[in-house]
Formats: sequence, C-alpha cells, structure tokens
Amino acid sequence: MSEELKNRSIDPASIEMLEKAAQENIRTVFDRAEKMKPCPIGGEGSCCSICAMGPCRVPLAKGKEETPEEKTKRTGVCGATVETIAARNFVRKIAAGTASHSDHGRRVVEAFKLMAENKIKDFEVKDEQKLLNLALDLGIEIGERDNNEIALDIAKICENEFGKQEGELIFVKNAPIKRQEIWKKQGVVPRGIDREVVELMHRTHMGVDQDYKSLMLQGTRTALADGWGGSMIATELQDVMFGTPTPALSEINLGVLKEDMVNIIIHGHEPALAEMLAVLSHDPELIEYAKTKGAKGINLAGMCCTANEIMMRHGVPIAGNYLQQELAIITGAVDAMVVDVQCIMQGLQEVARCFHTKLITTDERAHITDSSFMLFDERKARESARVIIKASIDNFTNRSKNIRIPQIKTPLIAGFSHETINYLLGGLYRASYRPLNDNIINGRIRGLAGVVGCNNARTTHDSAHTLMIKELLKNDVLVLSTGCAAMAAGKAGLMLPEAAKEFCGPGLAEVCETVGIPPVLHMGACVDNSRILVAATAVVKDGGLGDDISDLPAAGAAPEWMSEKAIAIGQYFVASGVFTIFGTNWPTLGSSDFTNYLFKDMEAMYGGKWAFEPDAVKAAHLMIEHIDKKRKALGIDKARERVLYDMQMRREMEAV
Ligand code: SF4
Ligand code: MSK
Repeated sequence: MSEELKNRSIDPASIEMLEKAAQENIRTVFDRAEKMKPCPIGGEGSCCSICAMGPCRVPLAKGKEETPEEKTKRTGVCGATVETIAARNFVRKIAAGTASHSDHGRRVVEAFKLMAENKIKDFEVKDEQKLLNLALDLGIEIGERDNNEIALDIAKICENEFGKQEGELIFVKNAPIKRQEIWKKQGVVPRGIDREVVELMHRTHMGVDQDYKSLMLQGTRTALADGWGGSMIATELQDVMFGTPTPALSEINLGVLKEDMVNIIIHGHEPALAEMLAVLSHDPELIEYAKTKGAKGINLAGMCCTANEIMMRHGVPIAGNYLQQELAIITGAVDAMVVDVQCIMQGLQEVARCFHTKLITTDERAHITDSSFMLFDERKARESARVIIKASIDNFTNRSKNIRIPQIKTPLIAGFSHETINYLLGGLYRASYRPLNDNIINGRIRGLAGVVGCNNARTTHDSAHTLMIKELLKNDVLVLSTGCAAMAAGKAGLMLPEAAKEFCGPGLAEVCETVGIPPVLHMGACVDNSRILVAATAVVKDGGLGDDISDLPAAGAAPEWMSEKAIAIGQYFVASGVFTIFGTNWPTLGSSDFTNYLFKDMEAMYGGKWAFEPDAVKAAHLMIEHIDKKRKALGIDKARERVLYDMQMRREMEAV
C-alpha cells in the first residue's frame, strides 16, 4: 500500500476502496482535497465577503511579530478590523450550524404534531414513559388523557419554541441552577430559536455589530438555542416517536454490504425516512419483489448520522462515516444511496455516475443536480418509503460485474441514551448516576470526555479520533461519543465491553467489566450531543461533584471537525462550562485578540473555553490536565493515588 493512501485513512476498508478508485480513475474527496489546497486567508478567518466592496483580505503576516500599529492597518475597505472580520465569520458558522440542527428539530416537531393529530398513520408514541416525563417537565396535564392528546400539547409547546419572540427557551431549565444563573448574568439566555439565528445574521450584515465581544455574546446565545433548544427538542421528540435507544449489537464498516442482496444506503440526518425504510426492509412483499430481480433480499445500511439513529433503534448495520460515503458506491454493490439533509457531498453524483448506483434525494430542501428526486412525505411515510425501496430493487439488475466489497466489519454496541446509562448503572429500581459519581469520586474513573464530530479530508480519516480516544481510555477517562467520531471508535473495536480490558487503565477497566459496558458509550447522532448535556446535568444533580457542569472532571473534543454544526456544538459546550478542544484547523487564528477571547477570556465568563490542538494525543493530554485540575478543585485528586483496591472497595464495585 502506498504512503499516500496510508495518509488518507487508517481504515483498511476505506484504503481498499481508495485503491479501487485509483485503478478505475475515479475521483473522490481525497483527490479533490489534495488538488485544492485550503485558502490560508479564509482558513484563519481573515477574509470578508459580506458586501460587494470586498472580498477583503486581511491576513496575518507570517513569520514576524505584528506591532499594534500594523494590526490596526489590517482592515477591510469599510474599516472593519481583523477582530470583527474573524468574529463575524465565526459566529456565522454558529448561525448556520444552529439553523441546521434546529430545522431538523422543526421537522421532527411537525411530524410529531401530525402523529398526535392522527394525520400520520405510520408513526406512533413508542416511548410512553418518556412522553409522560416530558409532559411533567413541560407542566402538561396527564390525568386520564390519551397519549396523543398529551403529545399534541407537547408538540404545540415545542413548535412555539422556534418562533418565540421573548422570554426564555423552556429546556434551558433542564440545566443546573448555577448554569442558568451564569447565562442570565451574561445575558445569553436564548429567547426563541429562529429569533437568535435571524438576529445573528442581522448583526453580521455589513455595518451592524462591529465589536467582537458583542458579536460573540449573540453567537453564544444562538449556540445555546441549538444545544438546549433545537437539538434537544429533536432528540426528545424522536425518542418519544421512534423509541429511546437501548444498547443494540450491530456491525460497522463497508463489509456490511452484501453482494447477493439489494443494498440500500440511507445517508443524512433526519430519522423519519430511515425508520420507515428499516421497517419496510423486512416487508415480505418487498423481499419477494427483490427475489424476482435475482437478489436474495434487501440489505439496508446506514451512513453518517442517520446510521447512528437507526443503528441505535433497530440494530441496522452502519456502512461508514462521513468520508466513506463515496467509497461505499465504489464497491459497485450499492443499488441506491438514499439521502435527506446535511453532510451529503455533491461528489456522490459524480461517483454514482461511474456505477449503476441511483442517488435518490428525498427532501425538498436538499436537491442534487442530476440525482433522482423522490419526495419522502411523512403523511404517506409507508407509501413514500415503498416507492424508494422499489426503485432501489429495480436498479439491482443494472449492476455490472465490477463489484468488490471489502470483507471488513467490526461488531459494536450502541444506544446509550441518558435513560439507559441511568438504568444500567443504577438498576431498574434505583436508576441513578450514583455509581458513576462514586467511581469518579473514588478515582477509578478519572473523568469524562465527550469525543464527537466529523471526519475531515484535510487530516487522516479516523486517525485523530482513535488516537485521542485510546489515550483517554488508557488514562481511565470514560468516553461518550456521537456522530462520525462514534463510528470511528466503533470501527476500531472500542464499542465492545471486552475493549475495556485491552484499552483501558485498570480503574476504568474494572468499572466497565463490572457494569458490562464498553469504555466508549455511543450516544447517537450529532444532533444527540444534547444527550451529553443531559447526562452531564444528571451527574451534577446526583451530587458530590460540584454544583455545575463546569465543576465536573470532564472535557469535550472534535478532533476531525469539518461542519459548521460542529462550531455551534462546540460553542454550546463551552457556554455550558466545558473545556472543548478542536483539531484539524482553527478558523480565527488571523485575529489574536478574538482567538484569546475564545481560548482564555471565556473561562472567566462561562467556566468553559475553547482550545485548538491538531495533535490528537497532545489534545488528549490537555483534556486530562483539565480533568485533573477539576479533580483537584473538588478535593478528589488524592483518591486516584490509591492504585490497589481493598476488599471493601471491591465489594462496593460488585454492589454496582
Ligand atoms: Fe470588506 Fe467591509 Fe465589505 Fe467586509 S463588509 S467585504 S470588510 S468592505
Ligand atoms: S454526520 S456533522 S460529518 S458528525 Fe452528523 Fe458526521 Fe459531522 Fe456530519
């Protein structure tokens, strides 16, 4: 294997497909990334194109210290400073990321409302307990009312969260009291989801908000509207409608594709269509239809975050993460790539053209030139999904002989919602986070890390995720993961209970083995990062580890981030009190003042701050350093010094 390919991915299945692509002269994202170097000016946030007097480029001169006078000269035509330009670019990413998650959330609310009104016959309340809990949280009467009546009230309240003009978002109240006070003091409590995004876009228009601190306050308010608003609504209602995830065993990587079956990949983010495809892929009539075309059956697999959703709820196997979307088609065995919204590369169509694969777009918000558009209508969910599956089956006969499926896949267990962790740790009758808190306090678990986010073709696929996670595990840090990071961990075999023995320090290994959990807990899609916030809040509320998220020995990271959603997520983690470190590149380095504001000053404001470190192992150690700092502040740093456990400690473990 060439050095060049080794630099592209650490995943052998991906490398095999990259070799095939090279032999067949097929261009992928990896080739395009190599050919087109990133623009250094845009990369450091020093390019402004928000008016037609620009684009204005105000790059930092490399290789010499800048004098204050030189810096004041770095302005756009309108006089906008480097700080303003970098901040505007940064917060616009937050606006776009929040809009994406929240529009996903809005769609879920719409479907939820239609279900409650009995206008959708194919969806129903799957998790009654969560429905009732949500109703209690929202102050909705339960009494003798039926599920749909309660659900309708929930839908109306959640719908209102998007267009609300004043007051506070309801789910903000789920945060620890101290955290809510911090947000109030800083003036960043979000009022309405759409309002915050619109105001941020207004403030970043030419000639409006031109002070980086002020821009960032609205950026923070908008990011909180994502994490504690749009994303949280999406996750909560999806759980009620499609079921709260519980641990499910499945498999991951391109080896889940099957040569003798109709392979349908569902790729994107919103789970409604995926749910229906998961149900219909077992439909006897459709399986019979597939057999008439010469296939043995229908094989549904997921890609990117939709994969996380249906894997956790149905055990549907995962074909791969973000950088594997084109590679799946290169196997020659994908009869249809069905996509909805977010993280779908337009390059898919170019690759699909080289094979028989049908690229099917399904959402009126996301068309791709030359793809086949087949609208998925939630009101006719079953019918729409059936049309899509039939079209995929029909395409099976168009396959050429050019098929090569890497025989590589890894088992994984996913589906650790907040509710599941609570139950697994505490048991059915005393569900609680107490055993987790106790094990953090006694030092067996050094701390918690959320490792989340995308892949990025500017860095070796999956490498930073796995290096970082392994380093954290070795140091007894329990990892919670979502999105494409979770899939990287799954492929590396880190989502099995037996991984604890091989990869963890002795304390964490002992806890995982006793409870029977993997050392990396798969908590869902990127929209489900709100689950991590809920879990962190539950740890705080259980007591003994301070009274705010910022007191916890915990840190967050997105070592291979690429999407604007990642910036929105990062900012709501920082504003929730989490030390958050990103890899790959950092988009504000053109402005030292604004970068210092994010990397230093934010800690005094929110207890959390940003950091940037492209070396994944070094980044893991910065996280561990932060965890140790928090342990010390809590006065629990001494506990970790006891390496050998006495009988009493072992008995406590067994009682878990
Ligand atoms: Fe240039 Fe100012 Fe226009 Fe931005 S707003 S493009 S800095 S003139
Ligand atoms: S899919 S946002 S590449 S995690 Fe959610 Fe993966 Fe990042 Fe898309």
